[in-house]
Parts: sequence; C-alpha cells; structure tokens
Amino acid sequence: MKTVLTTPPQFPKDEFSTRRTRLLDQMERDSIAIIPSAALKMRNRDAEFPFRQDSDFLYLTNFNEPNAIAVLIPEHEAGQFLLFCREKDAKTERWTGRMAGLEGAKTTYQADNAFPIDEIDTILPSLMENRTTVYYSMGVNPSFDQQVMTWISSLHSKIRKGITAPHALTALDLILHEMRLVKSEAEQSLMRYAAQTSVIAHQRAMKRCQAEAYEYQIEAEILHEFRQAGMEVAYTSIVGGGENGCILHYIENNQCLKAGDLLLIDAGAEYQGYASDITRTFPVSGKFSDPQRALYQLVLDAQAAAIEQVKPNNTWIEPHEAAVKVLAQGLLDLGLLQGDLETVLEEKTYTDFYMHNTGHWLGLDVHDVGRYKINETWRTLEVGMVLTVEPGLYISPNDQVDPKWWNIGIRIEDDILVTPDGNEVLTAALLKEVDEIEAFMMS
Ligand SMILES: [Mn+2]
Repeated sequence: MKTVLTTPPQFPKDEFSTRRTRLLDQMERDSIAIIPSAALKMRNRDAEFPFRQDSDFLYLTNFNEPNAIAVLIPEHEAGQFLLFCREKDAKTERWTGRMAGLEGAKTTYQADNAFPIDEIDTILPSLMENRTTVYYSMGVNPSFDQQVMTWISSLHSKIRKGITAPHALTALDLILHEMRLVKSEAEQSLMRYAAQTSVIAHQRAMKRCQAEAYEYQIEAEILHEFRQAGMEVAYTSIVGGGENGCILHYIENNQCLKAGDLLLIDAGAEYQGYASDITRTFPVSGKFSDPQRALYQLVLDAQAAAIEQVKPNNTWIEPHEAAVKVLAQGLLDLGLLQGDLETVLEEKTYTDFYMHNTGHWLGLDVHDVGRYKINETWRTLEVGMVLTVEPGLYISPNDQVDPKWWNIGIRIEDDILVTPDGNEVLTAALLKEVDEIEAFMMS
C-alpha cells in the first residue's frame, strides 16, 4: 500500500530570479519594494521555536535566515535585488548554525549586492532617494510599519539638498500574492511531493489505529512519516476521536480512542515551505456503524460533486455550492433537516451541521494568499491554482436530532490542482471509499 516516493523535486536554477523579474516588471519604474524576513520567536524563556521563514520572503529569495531584508529596485544602478543579512561570523556560527553571510547572499542567492543588516538604517534610506513609491506589506507588522516610516522621514532632512522622498505607499500583496496564487511547474512538483508524504502518513495512521490507543499515539504515526521524509508539519495536526471530531480545530490530541467511534485526522506535511493538507475520517475499529456510514457517504458524495466543479473558468464558489447542495439534500433524506431543499439552502439551516467553507487556497501557507473575490465577484479558477476541497458534517448532541447521529464528526479533504482539462487531485492515492477503508483496516 505504501507508495514509493520519487526523487525529491528541485527548483530549476532560475526559479527565484524569474519570480523577482516578474515582480520587478509589474512595479512602477521609480519605486522600491522592501520585504522583511521572519524573526525568531521565543517559545518560553530563552528557548526558541524552530525558525520558519516568512512565505513572501521565501518565495522571492529562497533565503532561509532570520534578520534579513530583501530590497527590489527596478533598474537601479546599485542592482535590482539587494539583500541585507547577518555577516558571517565563526563564533556565532559555532553556537547557532551556519549563515550565508554577504558573500553567500551574492553567490548562492544571486543578490546583486549584499549589505550587513546592522547598517540598514543608513543604507536603505539612500536607496529610497528620489523613488516615489514604496511597496511593502503594510499593516501586517506594526513595528515594521514604523521602521519604514522612520526610513522615509530620515530623507526629509535632505530635501534642501535636492533629494525627494517617497510619497506613496502601496501594498506589495496586490502583486505578490497574485503571483503566489498561480503555481509554477516546479511549485506543482514540490506540492505533489509533499502530498505524497502526507498520503503515506495517513495510511500509516489508519493502519495502526486501534481502540484504547491515545490520539497522540496516532499523531506520532503521522509525524513519524513526515520526519522520515525530512518534512515538517504544515500546521498542527488534528487527531480527534468521537466527539472531538466535531471540534473543528481540536489539537489537544490527548484522549483515548473508543471502539465504535470515528477518528478524524487533519494533517499535512510541508516540503521546502510548500504545504499539503489532508483530512480523513475512519472508524477506530475498522468498521462503520450504519449511521456513520450514511453520513460518511454523504460527505464523500458532496466532496466528489465539489471536486467535479474545480476546473478553469468556474468560479471559486462553485465547488462549495455543489458540496452544500449534496449535503443539504442528504440531510433532508436522512431526516436531520426538515423542509424542502430550496428553503434549506436559502435559510442555510444546514450550517448547524456544516459551518465552514469547502476549501481554501494552498501553497507556501496552508491557508494560502490570494484573493477569493475581485471587485465583489467570486474569482475564476485558473490553471496552476491549488485549493483544498474539504466538506464535512459535525453533529453535536441536540434535542432536535436523533441520538443515533450524536458526536459524529466527519471531514474529507484533498488537495486539488487546477489543470487545463479540469483538475488533478494531488492526494488521490489516499483511499477514502467506505469499502476501501474497511478492507484496508481489516487487512
Ligand atoms: Mn484545510
């Protein structure tokens, strides 16, 4: 059952310079873009969280260190791509690991020039001289907003020398996040590779699941495969048995699994920054009860209807609408909702059982960047976009509902790439049909 992993895909040599050129081409000629790296975050006292680079910064530079700032300046004599970073220092490297340094920034990361980050307050304002527009991600990090303002105002003292300071700030996201939304061939390969590892991890969890195991033990099976492949979690895994499967972002993962319950696992690996995001729900002891099977099949049908709608020129909302329609009709048929389909859809009474959207963009961030609407209208799906399709049903104990449905929580989630012919399910190798799951767990 275990799928053999192919060789890890690599970026073509010019992937990152191509991205920068595409961004530079879309910027105003007399502008400058400033992109800060992520900072190290403290976990407690003097212990840090593992470093995770900011996704915008990573997308443009592939430079995986904190305390760095990338600067893009169209047609500037000092170069179009400048990197401020930490200077190489043997003593620091002894304690905290290898650094690229200024030379590495130029040779390995193709910066036209590199400067010590400690000198940014003097060098960056001079690069902003006579530029009118500054692109950056405003309003995301208040201290960075403040820093940009400080750099600009430091130029005002030079105005009598004939220097002009920038007078327009523009959100970089408008260009950059549209670029990130459509994945290159190389990005698609990386996402396919991350997806493969997640498939193997979910198979392992399914195979090793049994009553009386703890949720964290099943989580450990998932993590085992991620780390075996050298990957990280793209987000904290959700491993929820029985009623915990009804808590959408349950991450305690500390309860004992009971025979007869379902187990919901939402977990995905991250490869070179690219996320995968899979949810499967299956019976702890390998066999669905009748109510579980009925609801599971309904969610599965809703997911199939939604995936069918993922194709170029359909809008973002069409997969969701398809899923909701199937779920609503099914809930009526099973007696969980009353009335007629039209009223249920109009009054959204299904939201008692299905209260989230059917998916999100997927990429360097698990809930990836990119607008869902443009000018108030749902946007059109394009080749190269990647999204999740993840309908679910969550039935909490409630007087209005037959107790046989209580505490059943189900979600089924796959990662879908929009292709010229429709779509490719990147996570298709992971089984999800009722018979397949039962046969696999019993074998
Ligand atoms: Mn998701």
